[in-house]
Amino acid sequence: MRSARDAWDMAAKVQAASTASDADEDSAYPRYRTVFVSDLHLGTPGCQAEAVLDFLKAHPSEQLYLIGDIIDGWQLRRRWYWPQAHNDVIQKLLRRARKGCRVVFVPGNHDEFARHFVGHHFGGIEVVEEAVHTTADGRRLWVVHGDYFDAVVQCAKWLAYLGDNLYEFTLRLNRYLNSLRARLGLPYWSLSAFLKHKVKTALNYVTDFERAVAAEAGRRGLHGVVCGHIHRAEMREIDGVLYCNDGDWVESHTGLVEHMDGRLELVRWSTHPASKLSAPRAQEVLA
Ligand SMILES: [Mn+2]
Repeated sequence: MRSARDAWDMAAKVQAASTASDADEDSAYPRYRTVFVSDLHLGTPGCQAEAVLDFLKAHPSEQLYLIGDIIDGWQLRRRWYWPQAHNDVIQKLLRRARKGCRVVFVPGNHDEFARHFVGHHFGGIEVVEEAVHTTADGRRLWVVHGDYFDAVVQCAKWLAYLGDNLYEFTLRLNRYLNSLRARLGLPYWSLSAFLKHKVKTALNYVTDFERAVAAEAGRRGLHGVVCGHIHRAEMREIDGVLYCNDGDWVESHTGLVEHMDGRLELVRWSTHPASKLSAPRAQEVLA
């Protein structure tokens, strides 16, 4: 059985095989100071590798932060899935590092195997547990995947799991309870209201996560934070701290870019299958 570590080793071999194709293909696009992406989940069928490639191609940058869950070691351990497009993404990242882009990899929980490599370089890519990025306009941003804040999110997952399994039981229980309540002269207890409350609770976990991460960045005396993990792109101020989440490449296809003047922009990338060479205008500005 192949492990996530093997995927890492394989990526190193891919690098060796790819040195021939170093054409300066990105020169047609405007350069950005920094690009932040996370949650690519390479090694899973859900990963939109083609979209990632198009996005990276259209956003050449001086610095590139890979903020965790780039390679999904959890899924690879269960089932080996590694198509060519996923190799191409790794090649693209390594080529970028070779061409002088500073590439920083902050491992997440799905690629926590890479946390063994913290403090090392891998094909020109720095592996760090967390980073502080200073924007061109002098703002200091904490760069972290975000899973350290997930006690509450994990708890929500358990609730969701129990919710699935208990759903039918709940329906039966609801019928039973309501016949009992009717006999006791109590009003009908609404299952839909109960479920709505559950959904609202799940949303609160997202808010809790965002607030917790922003508060920690503030506590560290930083202006803001860039994280990933919850697959929910966002850029807003929370109690005076700039909270940025660069989203993911499984569902939302979003990345965060820093313009040369330090301006941050959340980009949702829409892929047009007809044109492989997606122009930068294919992006839609979120915030
Ligand atoms: Mn994660």
